Amino acid sequence: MPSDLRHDWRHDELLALFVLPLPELLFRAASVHRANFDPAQVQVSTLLSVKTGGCPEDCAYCPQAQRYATGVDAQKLMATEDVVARARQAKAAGASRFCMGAAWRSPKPRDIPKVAAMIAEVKALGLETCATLGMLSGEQAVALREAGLDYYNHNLDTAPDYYDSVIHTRQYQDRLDTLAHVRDAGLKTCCGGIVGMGESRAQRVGLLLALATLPAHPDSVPINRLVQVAGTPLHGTAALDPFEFVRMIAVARIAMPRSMVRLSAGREAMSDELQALCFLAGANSIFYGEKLLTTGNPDTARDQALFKRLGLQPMAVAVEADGHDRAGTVHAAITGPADGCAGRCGQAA
Ligand code: SAM
Ligand code: DTB
Ligand code: SF4
Repeated sequence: MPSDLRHDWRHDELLALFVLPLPELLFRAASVHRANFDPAQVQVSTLLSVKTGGCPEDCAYCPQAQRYATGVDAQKLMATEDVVARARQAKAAGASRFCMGAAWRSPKPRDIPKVAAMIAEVKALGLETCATLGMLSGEQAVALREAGLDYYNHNLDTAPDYYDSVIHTRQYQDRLDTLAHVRDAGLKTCCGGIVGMGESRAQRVGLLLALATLPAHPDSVPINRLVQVAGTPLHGTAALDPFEFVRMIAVARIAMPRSMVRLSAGREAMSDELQALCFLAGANSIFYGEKLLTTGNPDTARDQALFKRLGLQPMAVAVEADGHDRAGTVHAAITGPADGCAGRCGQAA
């Protein structure tokens, strides 16, 4: 294990980072970022809700919980061919990872073969695959991995001591158990949380502590800013200071140096300048495409312009021995061929 990865962070240490003068915190986070990644490269994922609404859980932030009147109608699991068509579009638009989400507490046994078929076909397009389907047993995690799943997203969502204020239909330990099943199955983990739910700064640090002291740092760490949806209990929560969000990204970067830190939900309401600060603070992944699961995301033209203005490049999926990425043209699709591609990806420089 690389010596700079720590799993023994203490709350007081992370809090001390969190409260540093912002320029100092940004300098430290940016230094960690460039020691581990090319800071001009941003990984690009596209989300699709393959099973929307009607969820039995009571997550106070979520528009898909059946019990809240949010206007999201319950739908059946999408047909595989429709999912694959959307994945193909996502790839053509420049995504390297395709994440399939379902509004389930956990998948039923009959759901697994259907989702496995989707995963196998999306993977065959040359995309990285990710799924977020709720709680998983060990056997379910193995079945998904065998179908070709690369990542499983399962968020801790908030600090252990704030969880009961937000969710009552499951426990923190349930989330930790699923994450253990996912790791044991050999899947990569995508695990983060939401800020702006009325939690304290100490609780924001508590979420980062919980993530950074998992047995392995999550491979991807999505940091969501609450998207307030009318009808959910958290609608009307006081807005989070944008700099508090930047601090969250920066401390995530320092505490989990080799993880992809994803600027996730809430980006639509962020200015370009705030997003630029987040990239400076060490964010190196986004959701790309006009919709998250049920709520909006910046339109692709805005993101293309942002990448161009900031000089950012979409990260390729994975680099083969010859330096060619498996997804072929992903980095050409958003802003034109990346420097160093030299046309090997099939796009004229
Ligand atoms: N049902 C599964 C579960 O909860 O694990 C998977 C889908 S669920 C929508 C995935 C994640 O979306 C949640 O864990 C939460 O972090 C995030 N999320 C849901 N609603 C959100 C909102 N209004 N704002 C920000 N993030 C949200
Ligand atoms: C994550 O952490 N954020 C994404 C993804 N993982 C699945 C979901 C955001 C959902 C925002 C609300 C919605 O669009 O329904
Ligand atoms: Fe259901 Fe997931 Fe929404 Fe919670 S976050 S209500 S589990 S879809």
